Amino acid sequence: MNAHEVIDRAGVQGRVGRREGTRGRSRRRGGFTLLEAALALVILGVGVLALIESQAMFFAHNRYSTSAATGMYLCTELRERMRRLPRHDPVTGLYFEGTGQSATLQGWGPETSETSFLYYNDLDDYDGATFGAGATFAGPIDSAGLAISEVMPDGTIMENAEGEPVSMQGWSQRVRVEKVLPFDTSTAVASNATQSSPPVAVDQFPLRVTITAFYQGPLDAAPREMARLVFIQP
Ligand SMILES: [Ca+2]
Repeated sequence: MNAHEVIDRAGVQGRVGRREGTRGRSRRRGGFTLLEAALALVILGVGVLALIESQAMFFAHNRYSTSAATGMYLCTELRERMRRLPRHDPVTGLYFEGTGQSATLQGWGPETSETSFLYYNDLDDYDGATFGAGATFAGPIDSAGLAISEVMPDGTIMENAEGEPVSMQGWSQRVRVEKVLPFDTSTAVASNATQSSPPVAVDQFPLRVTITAFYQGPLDAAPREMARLVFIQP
């Protein structure tokens, strides 16, 4: 080994030593500190939270639009049933019995023989009627007067223990019928109202029919209005 070789070898050893030294230091530096890991967790957590929140919002919006569409469907079914009916009973009509102060209004609401909504033959019969669980009549009903069945998420109709279809759960339809002024259908008047100038008889007022669909979920304290439909029968 000559002097050059000794120097070269020392140089190589020095470089190797330096390199190893560097590698050793970088190994000590490698990985994440606790602070870095905590920061990464916070950033990740904020992102995941935002994602969960937007998902929850999406579900809430989806549920609302489904409910609104179902409510409007129930309103239109009942309107289809009612829209071709006369305002007052075709046989007895709407009239006053007696004269002067003792005159009483007759004919508003179902006639005595009309014990079920299936016999309702004019609009004022429906005033105050509700269709749903625990309501005046079972329901909700469709335009043919049949109870609308509850449909399961997979598209099949829900049945009870006897194999009979179950009515839509939690939904109800309510009807309100009001007399309105002939030239201002936004102003309701009493069912016994008359007008002297210009003369309008007690049975000649247009009717305003308001159909409201309510939904009460298993966790709701009270029914909530989901849709409302109004039509005027001139
Ligand atoms: Ca009637």
